[in-house]
Amino acid sequence: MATLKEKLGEKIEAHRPRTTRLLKEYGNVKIGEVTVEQAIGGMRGIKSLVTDISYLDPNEGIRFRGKTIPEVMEALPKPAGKDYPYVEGFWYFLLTGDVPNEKETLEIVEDFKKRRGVPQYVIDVLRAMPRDTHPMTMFSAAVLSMQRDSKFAKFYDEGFNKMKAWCPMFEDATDLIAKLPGVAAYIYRMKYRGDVHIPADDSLDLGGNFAHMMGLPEPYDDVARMYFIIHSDHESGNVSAHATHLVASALSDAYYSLSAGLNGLAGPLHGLANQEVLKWIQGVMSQMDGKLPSEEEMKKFVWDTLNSGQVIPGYGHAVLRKTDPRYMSQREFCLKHLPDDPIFAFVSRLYDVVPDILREQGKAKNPWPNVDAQSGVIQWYYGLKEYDFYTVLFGVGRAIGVLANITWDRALGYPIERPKSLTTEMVEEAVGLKK
Ligand code: CMX
Repeated sequence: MATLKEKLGEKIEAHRPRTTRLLKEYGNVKIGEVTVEQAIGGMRGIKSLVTDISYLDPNEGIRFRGKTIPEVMEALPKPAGKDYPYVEGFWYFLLTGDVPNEKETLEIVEDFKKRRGVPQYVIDVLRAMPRDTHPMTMFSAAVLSMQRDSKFAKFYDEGFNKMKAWCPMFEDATDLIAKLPGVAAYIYRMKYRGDVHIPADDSLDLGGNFAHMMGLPEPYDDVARMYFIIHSDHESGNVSAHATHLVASALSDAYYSLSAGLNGLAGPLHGLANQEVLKWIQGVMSQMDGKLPSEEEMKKFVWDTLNSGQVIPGYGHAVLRKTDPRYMSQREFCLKHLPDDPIFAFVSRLYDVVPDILREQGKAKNPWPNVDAQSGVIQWYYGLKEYDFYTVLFGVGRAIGVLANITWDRALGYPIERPKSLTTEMVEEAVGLKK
């Protein structure tokens, strides 16, 4: 039976003529237009990226390789007695578009075990940083420090071959995904658990071993599997995916590229919103002495936040126009496993009041919750209460999607990115304000 790399090679060979044909025969066909609002306003909706890994429909939400989140969770092989699939099988699925069988999945599980050791020099880099450094800074620095081991960089130095460039990219991507949970767990235990570390357990898959190294009991292993899968990819235009893709387009390797993407994820309007949600809720809880606010009281907290010029973290989205299915899958998890949790009750009350308030305020195009509105509740419930670590968890998951994407970028020979900028005067001339 073909290994994942062989299978991916076959998929790439079959796909390349499609991209080549589109470029050669239809390169001049228009697939969209750019307005002034888009050029000045963050490029919303400009169709200028192509990926087959995931697609985000504004009303339906994300599909990975054509499957919704519930379909993915249903289709992929799961460890015995667990509710959520192996992350390793999901990696196979994102790369190839095929659902792996049990044997194919377990091959990846074993491959990841061989790759997952975190080099001592990465530990040294982390330990040299001031202990109060934000964990996302540590995480990104650890990824960047591993660049010295890049197989792609070595391949480039030894004579670059465009058709084969995806192979070392795939190797770097696989090494990174296998190592990231151990890096994240090291940062967590060093910062928040008395610098006492737990060695990897060779009997466990990625999700199980992550829970083990974090020191969090079952069912945190399933939480980790669910969390990493749902956060993996959100098509290519979001900041972390686009930054990773952009940096990779300069033939930078996976380490440089992912580190750049993680730096974007660390922004409060993007992945850091998950820590902001919990921080905001804790603030409300302490003002209420732990009591659940009534709807009227909650409305006042929300309006106070808006009136002070802040956004409501966990609400709104640049593409989505309905409740995020990643929010819903986590909500379903909460309803099943922690229906009486007080923070879940807060999050549910927010869901009752925020959309109407944002509509009344009339600014946000999407008044509905996104993935970050719900994720901290689950982490807190299972003992991970240091909310400035939450974006690192998002980063471990996001790496899976963006690394699958840049492997395919190399396979299809996507060129260096270089959009064109104009001056304000040129735009004024284009709209007829100036001659
Ligand atoms: N609370 C208050 N105001 C909001 C808002 C929210 N949750 N969401 C959007 N708005 C405001 C915007 O700040 C903007 O205001 P100005 O006109 O004064 O600049 C206006 O509504 C229009 O924004 P938009 O077109 O609806 O949204 P954008 O595409 O510009 O931004 C996003 C999208 C996610 C950055 C924004 O909704 C936001 O800031 N949300 C809160 C932060 C958050 O949850 N981020 C996580 C998103 C998911 C992820 O990437 O992890």
